[in-house]
This record gives sequence, C-alpha cells and structure tokens, in this order.
Amino acid sequence: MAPSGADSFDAVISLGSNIGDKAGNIAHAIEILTSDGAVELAARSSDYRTPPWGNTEQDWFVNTCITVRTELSGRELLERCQAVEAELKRVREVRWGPRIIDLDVIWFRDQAIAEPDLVVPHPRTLERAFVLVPLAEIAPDLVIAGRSVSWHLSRIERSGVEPFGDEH
Ligand code: A4P
Ligand code: MG
Repeated sequence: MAPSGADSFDAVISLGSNIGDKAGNIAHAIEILTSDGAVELAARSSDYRTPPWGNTEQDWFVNTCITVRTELSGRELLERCQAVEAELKRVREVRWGPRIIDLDVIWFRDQAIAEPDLVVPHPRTLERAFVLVPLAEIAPDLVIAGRSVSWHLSRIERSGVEPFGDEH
C-alpha cells in the first residue's frame, strides 16, 4: 500500500459524469463500487465542476477522485469499475464524449501495466486538471512518474476547475 500522510491505499480511481444528476451519479457509483467489502473507500475528494476536455462540444463535468484499499488485482478492479458503469447504464458512443459515469483506474500500487485494455498509471492523467485537482486534495504526495501529484498539478493549466457547490 502507498503511504500518503497518515493514510494508505492500493488504488486511485477518477470518476466523471456530464449527464443528468452529475454529482448524484458519482455518489451512486462510489456506493456501488464499495458496497460488498472487496473495495474499501480510503478517501474521497470533493466534487469539482470542470470544463470538458478533449471533445469540448459537450456539457461540463462533475469530477471526483477516490483512493481505495483492496486485495483485488488491477484487472479485477477495472472489471469492478466497468460493472459499475454498466449498472449505471452508461451509453458510450463517442470517444471522450458525454457519459453518465466514467471510472478510470489512475494508479494501482506502483504497478506499471501496459495491456491493450488496461494501462496504469492512466496515460493522460498528468495533463488533466480534472483528475489532478481532486487527487491533490486527497493524495498530494502520491508519486506518479517520479514526481508528486502536487508537482504535476503546479505545471498544468487548471482554470475552470472549481469546487462544485450546492448551487445545482
Ligand atoms: N482502459 C485502459 N486503461 C484503463 C484504465 N486505467 N482505467 C480501457 C479505465 N479504463 C482503462 O475507456 C476505453 C477503454 O479504456 C476501456 O475499455 C478500458 O479497457 P472507456 O472509459 O470505455 O472510454 P472513454 O472514456 O470514452 O475513452 P477514454 O480514452 O478512456 O477517455 P477518458 O480518458 O476516460 O476521457 N473532461 C472532463 N472535464 N472530465 C472528464 O471526466 N472524461 C473524458 C473521457 C474526456 N473529457 C473529460 C472527461
Ligand atoms: Mg475512461
């Protein structure tokens, strides 16, 4: 497990939603993912309102990061994440397009995995404020690609990524 302040965890998962009750979808996904004890929530960031990245012709997102403790393998954890996506009836038609819920395995126990359907650390993490801002809230000292999350965050543009309050 990775030391991170007083806490420790096995994996980092990023969640995003830009359809319907965005924050509600994320809360629901976390609830399902951690419901049977195989995946235990270590820490949860706040929710953030984020501008769409990649395909910018779509609605804004709510993004959140969690750290979890688990005995599962990286692949088993990915399968759990995909089962949660399926349960929330995600319809995926366009790459980087709108989604009810998306769960990405960002980091898994210092492992580097490069398989066709599972790449960790998640390759686009270090350029994405919608992942690094929430992650810096719960694991600023986590080292990815040789540098801390705070260090990576200090090097990218983070404008438009704002706390998602109760105004929705
Ligand atoms: N896959 C490989 N590695 C992983 C991993 N570490 N975690 C494979 C999760 N999945 C992984 O992903 C396609 C395939 O990636 C899966 O079959 C899995 O085996 P997907 O989630 O089904 O498809 P996608 O999300 O449309 O594509 P992709 O490339 O994963 O997109 P991203 O990187 O997830 O980006 N803007 C904002 N503000 N907030 C967002 O959350 N999200 C995206 C999606 C774009 N823009 C966004 C946001
Ligand atoms: Mg994805």
